[in-house]
Amino acid sequence: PRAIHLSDYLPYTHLVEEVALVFRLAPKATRVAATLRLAPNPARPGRHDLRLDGENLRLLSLRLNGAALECAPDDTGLTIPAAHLPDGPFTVETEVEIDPEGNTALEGLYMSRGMYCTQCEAEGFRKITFYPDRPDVMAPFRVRVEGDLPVLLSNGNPTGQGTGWAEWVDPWPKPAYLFALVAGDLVAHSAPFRTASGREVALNIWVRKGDEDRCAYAMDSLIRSMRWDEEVYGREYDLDVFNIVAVDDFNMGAMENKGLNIFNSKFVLASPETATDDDFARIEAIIAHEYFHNWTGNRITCRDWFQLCLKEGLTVFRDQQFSGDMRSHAVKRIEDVLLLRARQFREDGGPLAHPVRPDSYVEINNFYTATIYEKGAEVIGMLKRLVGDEGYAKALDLYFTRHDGQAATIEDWLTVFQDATGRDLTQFKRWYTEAGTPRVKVWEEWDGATYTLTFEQENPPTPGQPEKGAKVIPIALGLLNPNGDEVLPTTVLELTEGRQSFRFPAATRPVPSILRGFSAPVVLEREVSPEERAFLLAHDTDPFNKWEAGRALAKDLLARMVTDGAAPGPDWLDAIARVTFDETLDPAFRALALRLPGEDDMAATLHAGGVTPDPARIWTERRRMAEALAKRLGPQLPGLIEALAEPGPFTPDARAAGRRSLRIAALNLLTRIDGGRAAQAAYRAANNMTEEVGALVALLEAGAGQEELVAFEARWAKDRNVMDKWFALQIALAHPDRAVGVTEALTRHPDFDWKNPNRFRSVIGALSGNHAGFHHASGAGYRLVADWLLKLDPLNPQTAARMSTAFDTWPRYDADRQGMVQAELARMAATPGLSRDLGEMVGRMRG
Ligand code: BAL
Ligand code: ZN
Repeated sequence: PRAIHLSDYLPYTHLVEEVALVFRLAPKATRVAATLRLAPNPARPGRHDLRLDGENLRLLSLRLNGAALECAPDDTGLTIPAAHLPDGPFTVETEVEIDPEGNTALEGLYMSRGMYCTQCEAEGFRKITFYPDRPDVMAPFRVRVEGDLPVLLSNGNPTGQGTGWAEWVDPWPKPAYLFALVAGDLVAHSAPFRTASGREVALNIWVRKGDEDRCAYAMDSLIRSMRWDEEVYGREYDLDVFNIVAVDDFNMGAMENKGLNIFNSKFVLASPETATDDDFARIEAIIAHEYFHNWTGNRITCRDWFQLCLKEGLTVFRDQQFSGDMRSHAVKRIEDVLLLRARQFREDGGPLAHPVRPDSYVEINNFYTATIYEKGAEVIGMLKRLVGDEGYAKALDLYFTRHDGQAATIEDWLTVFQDATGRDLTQFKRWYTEAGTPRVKVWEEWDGATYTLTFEQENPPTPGQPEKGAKVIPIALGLLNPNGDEVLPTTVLELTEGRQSFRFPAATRPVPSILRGFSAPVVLEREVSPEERAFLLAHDTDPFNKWEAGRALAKDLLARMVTDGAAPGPDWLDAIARVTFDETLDPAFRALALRLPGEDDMAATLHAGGVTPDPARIWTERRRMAEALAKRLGPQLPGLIEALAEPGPFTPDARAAGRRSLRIAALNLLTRIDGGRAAQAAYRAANNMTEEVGALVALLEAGAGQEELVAFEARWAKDRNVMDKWFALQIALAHPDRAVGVTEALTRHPDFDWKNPNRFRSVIGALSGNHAGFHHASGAGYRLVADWLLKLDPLNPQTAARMSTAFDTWPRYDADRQGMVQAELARMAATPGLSRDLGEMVGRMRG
């Protein structure tokens, strides 16, 4: 398959002035009639053929300006030669037949348990009708839906409806990837909203009958998101209705279609009995994310798919700000950095590394990555830090006024910042164009009067990018004196050169707190003693670095346990104990401080330090570490658990959730030393899913929990979203020697509906998330995951390709494991008919 290159970009030959679509729904033979009003595009002078994208479409008729035209489509579209086209505007009408029921790829128009649903981003619209399916072609849409179902939805405002039909008009020009249609036997959870300027908006969350009592939290999150975007970014909603639909079969988390967001049901439906606190937080964040796209994505969209981070990085940044405002900025930042390191640093350090703005791709679906999303958001965070809050606000105002209604680029985005703030961003742009996580080394010197910090940045090679220039790295720094008082409040240093020193007057030697708030997505390398880390854990005023100090202590210790057989000593145990029982600290923060480093994270850290990681040994030592902590904290754990009990009914707010997370962390430790008694009792007493899962996890991690698994299944067998947890937990937490066996057994479970992406991820994704199980020395984990990817690929290439990233860390491991992964990658590559999606991923991972 051919790679697409950013450098080949040309505007489309024609403008689409208006689109009218008529859908006659039938599960196996839906008819789509499209009328496109087109005109030559002055940005592409000359006469051009009209090329329309189209895949898996049966063309029934084609008319040009009302006259029938004979023109056979090829595999990827339809060309009307320039010779047939008039000089000025013209109309093309097509009618096609498509098969929603046979669409297992869940791209285009498909069916999910009797309901029709669409997913068009990135290139699904071409599976619905012939159309220039590219984001820079923006047009207003009129849609008529005919079908024998009570609810018929599309984008925009409703303009009429009757039995078996509905009409919708979306006045805002949009690219085809934002098109949506839903039809089903659905019910709405509704609420009114009045925008700041007085527009009345009807908000509806559409779900299957029986799920309507699980929509309140999503609706509340939506209302808060709409208000927040008005207050913080000055952005109002711009239609009379805003519809959200929950669907069970969905490749992504959710989709920001104009006025008709479609959500994976697991990110909408929540009740205290069925959703954990993490689920509630994710629902809030994703509802906000999709809503915020209305401006950052929909009103201002991307010129081409290379600019994906323009909307995704910015929208993630905005949803992170929102969640921070709703909850706790400190806790949110720590959680975001944990995710960034686990997913994006991993991607950036392996064969799949790519720039935030890539310059080529084979299949764009493969670029909905942590780099585009999470690093894309980090880059905006750095920009904000560099230009200040006021500069950022001015730049965003200018962005919205200058580019509203346009399909923009990263160059446009950076120009807005330059124009609004006067800052030259030429060097900063490297963050967008160069892949890889910079490594920043730090040395310090103190001569009795001056304290000097010297930084050196190294930008490691990544695929296709052997050499890189220095980046602009904002380093937020604070200095503490030996008593723990802050002598230099947070100051942002701008590192712009390969090596650079900064001097500070200091009569006593200060303790530096470097990269506060994780001010740049880099790896900081500095020799720090355990005493200094414990000092920062106790005294740092920056909550991120306070947590980071504890994390680094734990990682240093675990690395020594793995490599030298060291044992957990009082330096770490006492430091963690102090934080755990410090009632002046937020319980959510204390819970995060108690969380041990992940196995995959440890493997990456060991590899970076020149040690080949042994997954089984990391698993064993991490367990030993947890047991030592449990013994150290043991006598106080029951009291802590008791004190954190929440009287009264469940509330999903951050305060209550934070208390539960500390309580569950304590229970988890206690389970390692009390034979599981407290967790068994907690499981029985739980009246919400957070505590039910928390107790079950504690038991499974301790090698128990079989009775509880049976009870859980009996209770929740009919609830797909809850049962996904049941499948995932027992695999993710299985003993490494048993993980493959447990997975195999569960693939034979009657409810293992592998064509459902959520269920597939809950089983096969859970195995690849079980670090020591997946990387088992037998190679059985690799084989089982590859077998299932090959089975899924012909039906749903997008999900198969995304899950293949399980294999991207192979260069870290020993020669045997490397050989076994390479053999699986080679087996996948050699499979006849492999999709473009999985083929590209496997090819990139093989290197
Ligand atoms: N645009 C794809 C789903 C999302 O990022 O919101
Ligand atoms: Zn998004």
